[in-house]
Amino acid sequence: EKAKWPKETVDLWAKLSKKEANDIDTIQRSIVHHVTTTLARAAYNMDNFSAYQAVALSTRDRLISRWNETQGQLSKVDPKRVYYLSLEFLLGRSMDNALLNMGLKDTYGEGIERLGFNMEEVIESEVDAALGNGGLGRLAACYMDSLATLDYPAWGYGLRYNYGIFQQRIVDGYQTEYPDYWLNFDNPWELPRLDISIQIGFGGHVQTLQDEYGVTRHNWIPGQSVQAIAYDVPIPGYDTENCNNIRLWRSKPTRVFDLTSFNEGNYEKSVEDATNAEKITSVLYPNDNTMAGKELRLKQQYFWTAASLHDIVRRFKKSMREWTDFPNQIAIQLNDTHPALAIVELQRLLVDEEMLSWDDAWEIVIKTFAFTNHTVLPEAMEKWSVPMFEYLLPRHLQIIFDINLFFLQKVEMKVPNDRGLLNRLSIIEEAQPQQIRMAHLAVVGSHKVNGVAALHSNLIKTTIFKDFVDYYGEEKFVNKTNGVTPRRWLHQANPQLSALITETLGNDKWLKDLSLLKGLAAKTEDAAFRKKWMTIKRANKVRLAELIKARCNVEVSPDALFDVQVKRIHEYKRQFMNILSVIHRYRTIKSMTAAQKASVQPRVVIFGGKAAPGYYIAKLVIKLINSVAAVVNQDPAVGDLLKVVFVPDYNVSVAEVIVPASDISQHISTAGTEASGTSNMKFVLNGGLIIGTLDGANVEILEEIGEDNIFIFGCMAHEVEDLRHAQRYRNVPMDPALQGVISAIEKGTFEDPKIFQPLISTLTVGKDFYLISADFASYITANQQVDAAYKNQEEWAKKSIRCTAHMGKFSSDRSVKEYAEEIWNIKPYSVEDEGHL
Ligand code: H53
Repeated sequence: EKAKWPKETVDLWAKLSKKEANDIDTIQRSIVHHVTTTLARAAYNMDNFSAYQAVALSTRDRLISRWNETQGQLSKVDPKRVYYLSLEFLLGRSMDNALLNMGLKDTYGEGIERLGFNMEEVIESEVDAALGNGGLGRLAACYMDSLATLDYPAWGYGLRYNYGIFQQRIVDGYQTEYPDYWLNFDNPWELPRLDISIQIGFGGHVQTLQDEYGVTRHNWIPGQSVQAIAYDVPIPGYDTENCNNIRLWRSKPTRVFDLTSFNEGNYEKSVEDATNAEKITSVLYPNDNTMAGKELRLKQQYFWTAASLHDIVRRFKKSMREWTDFPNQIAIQLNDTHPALAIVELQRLLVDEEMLSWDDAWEIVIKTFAFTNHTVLPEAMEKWSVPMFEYLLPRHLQIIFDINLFFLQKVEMKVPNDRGLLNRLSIIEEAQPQQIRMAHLAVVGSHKVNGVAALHSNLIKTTIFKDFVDYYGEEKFVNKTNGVTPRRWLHQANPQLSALITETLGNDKWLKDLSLLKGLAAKTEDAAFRKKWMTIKRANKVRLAELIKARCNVEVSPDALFDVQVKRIHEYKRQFMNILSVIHRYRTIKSMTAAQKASVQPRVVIFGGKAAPGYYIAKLVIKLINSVAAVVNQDPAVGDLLKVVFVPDYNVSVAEVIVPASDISQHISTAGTEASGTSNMKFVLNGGLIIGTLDGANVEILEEIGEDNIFIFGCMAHEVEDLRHAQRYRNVPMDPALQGVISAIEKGTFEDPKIFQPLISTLTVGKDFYLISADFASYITANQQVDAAYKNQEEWAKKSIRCTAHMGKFSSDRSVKEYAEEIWNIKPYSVEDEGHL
């Protein structure tokens, strides 16, 4: 169409589509414009929330310009892209981050100030986008920030849940869950693409036919279908014009199906079908590191992978390239096994719809996909029962059986007559009923498999994927240590520290090259610098103390040592061990004379995190923490020497307050259970020391910062099996200090002990799977070392500075670059200013 326009029309478009200026006057006008038009308000009926809405809409205008520009240029240039398939994107708030990344925060801050509002209060009005559970979802968000910042052509694909992770309230010490209807006030950070709608089928049957060449073809006739509608979330990079996209799918009823039932006179059924269609993207499953074998979850997974692949294939077909070019243009990363069905769906599209031969299609599939494994916990391994799967996806089941057969035939050729091996490698587990092992499918359908920290990547090679390593060889299995974005987790969350670092290093280049932080190391000997450093930490602690007062109604002193454990509540993460050690500390203080108490290091122990609603033991841990807090915080014999708080509803924006304020944080999982951990990186980056086990990324953090700046305790991953064996069969007695703590609980020191009996039973000799007893003594000792070290504030300040200085490795920029160069084979494409318009 454009080609037909006269020059004046083309020029007029070019002139009018120029980006808006970013001077304060234009920005204020745009804010007020949104107040008076989009929001239909006026100065006299504005509050912080409407100010937030107006600033958000004005920011969004600027985001969309960049998004358009980037996507327009990318369509023309058509470089190889990566698609990051993740069922979770835990983005948190967007406004502050978008303004900082676009370099507009100061101007907007001044603009809104002059209009009578305080920027920080306006920012606080935004609700979190909480479309994730924990580490895996937040990692996806950090990676999207880095991909955009490094100018990589990348899209995320996920689901637009109506309800994100539930909101947690504490009632009588227990967790209660409330729905997180985050879309209540509209979401300015998304662009609905109502024109992009894809039909997704379920159920039905498979027709088998012979084509004109006598080749057998399969045609899936779904029994029902739903529509996938696209919502695009722009992701601006830091200090670049590039703006990437996360496309989230929402399910809606298809018109065709409504009408069929309706015309059949079955109004009720048509309404029911419509409701069922909407249900698919209605709620995020609130499980982290545990598998929910629910039919609706499988529907979510297929709905999302099918919509995403349809979109990817459609975009590829526009380029008129050969199918063999598909993996040269497209890399798809599977974030855990949740999207493993994409492997099957691409094979189906290529074979059944595009009529490629099985082998040609399979070669394309394997070259396209790569798979990230995030866990070795057996309860997290996704498996789907064959009968349920067949009912929902009959053609996909046939394809899985074929993939499996051809794979096992190759194994048989290489290693004849080893039935045990075939059984162990099979995608199908021979149980009653049979189960589809999604991790096996993901390994077989990908060209690279990676773990998320060095220890974890080695562990998967010797445990869950050992037989695959023997068969494929080592090269297919690689490590990509996780990282976090320094833009959100230092620059945004800790603006004072960010400013001090920039001042000290002479510029802010460290925000894009985190290794430059090593320039801070020389400053450890500078007393004036240490003072500035610790003053900022204290200010952050004051801010957290205010949050604790507001949310928990407990007064804590910012001069005490702030000890933090915030993460999902899980037995393997051992919050239970932490609270047991707090009880030990409480009993120790109680037994002291006044003179002895005078030398005790005051401590505030801060917990936060959600338990999966069905995870009974995890919920009891929350109850125990609150029961202990209730007793300890009221005990005049303890006073300020020990305070315990559970901060309700831990989420990204709460983390942004907690992380910069921590003196010591706890990363104390049983060795070999935490794949990486990412909050450990955030805390150390902000000059917080950590106490931890030799697990996940703790090992690499230790390597970087040195053993004098970290408190390590407990058994090592390779000792775990022997320890479990010993306590099971050799009656190893329980640790005496732990025994004392348990007796105190059983005596009713903290509410009715009957409540906690199921929790205490998990420690019974021979059953203590997470080895709390085995690690308890060394844990107590490590905590004493923390107290002693904190007493020497000058030395502590040096450790704190060294921590930050040596965290360069843990930027998600480094992780993403490694994926891009070693797995995806993609190159940055930097958008030229105004190039497209
Ligand atoms: O993924 C994080 C790791 C962390 C691991 C976590 C995770 C989930 O949040 C959910 C499911 C899953 O399999 C793993 O527990 O150790 O840091 C990002 O890799």
